[in-house]
Parts: sequence; structure tokens; C-alpha cells
Amino acid sequence: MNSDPADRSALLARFSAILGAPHVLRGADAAPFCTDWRGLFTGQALAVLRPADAAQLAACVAACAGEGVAVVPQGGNTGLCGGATPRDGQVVISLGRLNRMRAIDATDMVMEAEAGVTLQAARAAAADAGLDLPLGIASEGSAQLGGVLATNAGGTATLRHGTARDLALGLEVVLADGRIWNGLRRLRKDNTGYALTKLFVGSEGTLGIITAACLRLVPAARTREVAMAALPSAEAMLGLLGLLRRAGESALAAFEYMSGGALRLAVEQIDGLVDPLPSPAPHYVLIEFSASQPDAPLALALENVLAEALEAGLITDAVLAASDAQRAALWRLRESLTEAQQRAGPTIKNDISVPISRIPDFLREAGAACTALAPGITIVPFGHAGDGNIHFNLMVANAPGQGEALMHEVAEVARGLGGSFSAEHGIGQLKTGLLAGWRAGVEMDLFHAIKHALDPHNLLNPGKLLREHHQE
Ligand code: 2HG
Ligand code: ZN
Repeated sequence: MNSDPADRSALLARFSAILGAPHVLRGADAAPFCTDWRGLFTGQALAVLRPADAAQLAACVAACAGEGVAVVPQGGNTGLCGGATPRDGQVVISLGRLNRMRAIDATDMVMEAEAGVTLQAARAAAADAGLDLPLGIASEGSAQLGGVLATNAGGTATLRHGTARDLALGLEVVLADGRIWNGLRRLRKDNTGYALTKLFVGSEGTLGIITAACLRLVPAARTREVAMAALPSAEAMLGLLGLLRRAGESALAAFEYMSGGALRLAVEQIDGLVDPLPSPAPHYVLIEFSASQPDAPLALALENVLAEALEAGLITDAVLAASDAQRAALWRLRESLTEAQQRAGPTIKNDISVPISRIPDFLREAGAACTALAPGITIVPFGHAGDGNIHFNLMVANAPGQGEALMHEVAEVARGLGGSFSAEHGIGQLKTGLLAGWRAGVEMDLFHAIKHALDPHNLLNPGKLLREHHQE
């Protein structure tokens, strides 16, 4: 790599020629792009580039490749593992100006949109066409499609519609050498070779930079019912899920877990949040039933399940929202948990998944392991119980220096139950060590072979997902 400042000036001039000088940010203008949302990582980027389209972006990548300068793609910068934060001297490519909604086809039930469209804008455009892009994450106002795809985001609709990878039909991707792969196909069936779209999704910008996507849409929900229930135990959660599935497997749209501690912290930290149930409980779930028919009798179905669950001792109390405002208020409780924990102090995020049947075992075993290591630690778990993904978060202000050990302990409990240490937030630069250990051997060799084939000079988001040095 050439580090002569004069040569960097030439590269910066090249960027200005491609993009126009106002779209090459440096110094204070670049700073907001150089730290992650949690404030865990910071790097001094050589520049932040804001291309307007895939061709400009590709020209910038080619210019960087020519100089051996690494590039870091960045969407809404809402990631939780530092995957979009640069190291010193790297170039950030911000996708925000690639924000065109190219097409929505109601017959094909497909959207074609650029990477910088926010998830919220994409969902609003789908809704205007009577459709839904079924991916719900709390940060959807800022998170952009490119980042959502690059991290294979999951969220609250995964139990019914899968993760971002399941919605991606085709992609447009800028490759490490600056070529553009146009794979924007809208097909439900296409067996022409390796599944490149699936490979780029979840690769965290280490194999290519996603610039546009064709995404599968579903009919919009025209009837929705939302309830929140208090549970005496985590085991009861499995019983309740069973009842809900029997009553309306196809109607069940969300089954979200909140521990009592997580809920109380949110009510404490965020103005305007209210616990709708009169007495505190150790566990809660938020349930949504939805259907595309305008008059589906979902309220009755949900009420019946809740009555049966109460009778069976699976829940101790419940509230069924009676209006859109009440539905939104219940969802706000769930969606505020991350912000509340961020405000309350330093947190270790353990984004684990286990088979759904093992969630109670996981909560008990991980709780015991953490308490043994750091007595008095505050555990505030919540997550997507309907798909087995628990955010086993730990408030670590009173466990200084123990973050790493706690993270490993929780990951080991998940491993023992047949789970994963990273369910939906990805690896970024936070968890490369864990990944290297968990997937060591043949699988890690395959990962590096793929990386080497697509990015032989290690210029695409180096040090993210994979550690930089691997013995082959
Ligand atoms: C969520 O489920 C997000 O709300 C964030 O995945 C989880 O803050 C977290 O740990
Ligand atoms: Zn989540």
C-alpha cells in the first residue's frame, strides 16, 4: 500500500472528479460516519464518499483498488457490531444518496430499490401498493436496505417471513475491482448456477457492495390484533406459543419476549412508556396476529387463546389492544428496549439463538453462568422468542473488565444447547474472534477461500467478519 500523502492527494482529487467535491467529506464532516451507533469503535477515515449511483460508486472502488486503499460500505450506521466503522486511512462509502425506489410490481409482488432507501421508506412504498416488505426492526427509520441485506437483518417478522436473505430475489453489487454485477432478477425460481444473491446477503460488505436489490413482497395486513401477556415462567412461554400456533399458525405474526427487568428498565428510561399491566411479572410476551383479509376474526381467536392460557396457568394477566394507538403503544414498549439499555449504561449484547424448545434452558443456564462469574450483574434479556433469538443483554457497569468473559460464557451456553452466538446482528469487528473459534477448520477455510476469490487483495471491509490473518 502506498502511504505517501502526495499520492493520497491524487486519490482524493480523483474522488472529487468522480463525485463532485461536496460529496467527498473529510475532517468534522466525516466524523459522524467514523463512529458506530454504540460508540464502541472509531477510526479516522481518509474520506467519506457519497456517490449518487452504482456507476460513481464503482468508479470510486476502482480508484481505491488501483491505490490499494480499503473501502468500508456504510448504510444508516445502525449496526451493533462495528461492521460499518472504518479503521484509520480507510475510505467510507456512504450509500445514502442511492435512494431511488426503482419499481414496485404488484403482480410479481416485487420491489426493486436502491441500497440507500431506508427500510421505513421501502415499507411505506410497499404499503402504498397494498403490499408489505415484511421486515420489522426498531431502527427502520435510519437503517437502509443495503445494510439490512449486508447484515441479513432479522427482526420481529422472522417467525413468519424469514430474514432479509429470504426476501432477497436479486442484487446489484459492486465488486472489489470496480466491476458491477447485475443480478437484479425477480424470479422465484432460478437454478442458473451458484446462488450469488444468497452469498452476498449477510457478507457484511466483505465480498462486494450491494447497490440495489429486488425484494419479495407479501400482501399487506388488513386486520391486526396485538396483545401483551405476563407469564409466571419461561417454560410457560413454550406452552403459550403452542396454543397460539394451534389457534392460528398462519395468523401469528410476532411472538416477542421481554423479561420483567428489560420492561421495567424501558419504562424507567423512556418518557411516555407505561406498563399496561397492574402488577410486575418475571416475563412478558408481545403477540401479534395479522391477516390480509379485512374482516378476519382475529380478536376473538386471540381472546380465546388468552383465556385458555389463563385457565391453564400459562399466563397470569394479559391486555388486548383495542385501537391503533394502543397497538402502537404496546409495540413501542418492545421497540424501546435497545434505546433504554443504551441510556442506562454500558451493555454487553449477546445476540444468541437456540432451538425454540431450549429457550427456558438457555435463560436459566446463561443466567446462572453470568451470576456465578459476576454476582450482582443485571441481566435484561428480550428478543424474538418465536424464532429462538434471544438478546441476552447484560448491564455491566458493576462488572468492570468482565465483558469478554461474560460474552464467552453466554456463547458457550448457547453452543451447548445447539445454538449460535450471532443470530441477527452479524459479526462486524466485535465478534471476529468468536467466529474464528466457532467455525474453525473446514468451514473457516471455505470462508477464506470465498473471500480470496472475490476480494484477493483484501480491500473490501477488511477485518470485518473474518480476522485478517488466517493460516490456510
Ligand atoms: C432488537 O431486537 C434488536 O430490538 C436490538 O435486534 C437488540 O439491542 C439489542 O440487543
Ligand atoms: Zn433483534
